[in-house]
Amino acid sequence: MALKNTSLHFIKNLSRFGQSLCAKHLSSARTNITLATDDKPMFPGFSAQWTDKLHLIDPTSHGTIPVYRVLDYGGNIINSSEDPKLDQSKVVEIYHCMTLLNSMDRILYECQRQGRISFYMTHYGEEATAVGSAAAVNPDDLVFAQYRETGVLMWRGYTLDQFINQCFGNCEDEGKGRMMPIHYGSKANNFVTISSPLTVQLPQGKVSREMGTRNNGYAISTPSHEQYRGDGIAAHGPAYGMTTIRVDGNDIFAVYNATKAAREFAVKENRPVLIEALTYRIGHHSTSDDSSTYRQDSEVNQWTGASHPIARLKQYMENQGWWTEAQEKEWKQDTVNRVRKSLELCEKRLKPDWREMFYDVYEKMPDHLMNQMKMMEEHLDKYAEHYPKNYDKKNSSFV
Ligand SMILES: Cc1ncc(C[n+]2csc(CCOP(=O)(O)OP(=O)(O)O)c2C)c(N)n1
Repeated sequence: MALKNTSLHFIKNLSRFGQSLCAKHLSSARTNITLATDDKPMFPGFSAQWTDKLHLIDPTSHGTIPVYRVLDYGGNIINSSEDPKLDQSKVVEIYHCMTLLNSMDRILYECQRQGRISFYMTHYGEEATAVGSAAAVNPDDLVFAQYRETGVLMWRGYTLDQFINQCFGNCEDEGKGRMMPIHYGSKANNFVTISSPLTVQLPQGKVSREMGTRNNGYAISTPSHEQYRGDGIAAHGPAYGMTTIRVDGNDIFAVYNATKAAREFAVKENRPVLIEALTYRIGHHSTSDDSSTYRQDSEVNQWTGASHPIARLKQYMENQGWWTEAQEKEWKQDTVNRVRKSLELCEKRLKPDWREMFYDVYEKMPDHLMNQMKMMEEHLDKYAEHYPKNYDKKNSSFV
């Protein structure tokens, strides 16, 4: 199943949360000792009614969880009571972030195609899910993101140089070149380093207050309809006793409102909330994928028009008189120039000393790592022509 544990906004008061959970378990254990009666079944852990009608439950008979939205495809607020009433500067800031991410994606994707970086993943069509949820939480809320949620970090002020240094794994990369491109992490921005292995965020989510899943229609080549027979991911929420909301992930205001409400609820009630954001992955899964082998262009093209999250927000801003075509042209060019400038700078930077990758895990390096480091040294001597001649000395621990 394609459970994408996206933005996990961590609780601050873990011990209080733990205590209240224990107290709840004890009290429910006590109340469930009561025996079943003719009036009401009292089986442990259930609150149900008796029935004397034999009824095979059809999974489609319960209807489906509706998709909450605020903006229509013309960029209009459908119901004024749902207007988050964000001021012009905040809305423009959100738009700037979504479109800067889009320009960075386009350029770094091409950069990978030219063999300049080893790997990349784009966010095309999913820009609102990360940026909208990031804008709705506090900057000091801890985030455990999945790999396609760079917008959270961009919203928090991670710079183009920081992103691109990481993708090149150069000496300015905070991860010292140890991780694949796009596996960003930032202590300063309360953003836990991305892990590639899927669902590692689930155990972390156990102590988090808010759990976002981005349902973008595919897990690499497997379409959603082959991943589950039930009502998507949101239907799992009530099954696990979780408060849940399903939202249009291409509607920035809906994502914003849902995340804000979920955060408020979770902090007040000390209980987690599940958000399922429905969206569509317009790009290939990654640069190692070619999605044209498993889906039609006509399907993808349905998501590049008025339903696209950037197009919808732009239309809203134009309707408000906050954005013009001239501004659009200037801003787009500006984002491209900024990414190119940063790329030029970051690409030239030296790689970290290769020995860095053996350090920082154990306080004292164990023998097996020592041996591997020695083997690596021999390998580098033998095949020197395939490796950089100079490694960084400035930030190196080995001068
Ligand atoms: C435990 C594990 N198994 C397999 C993989 C290989 N893998 C990487 S991404 C992916 C599909 C993920 O799809 P989804 O969760 O829908 O995320 P999306 O790429 O659509 O954002 C798989 C199977 C992995 N990273 N981790």
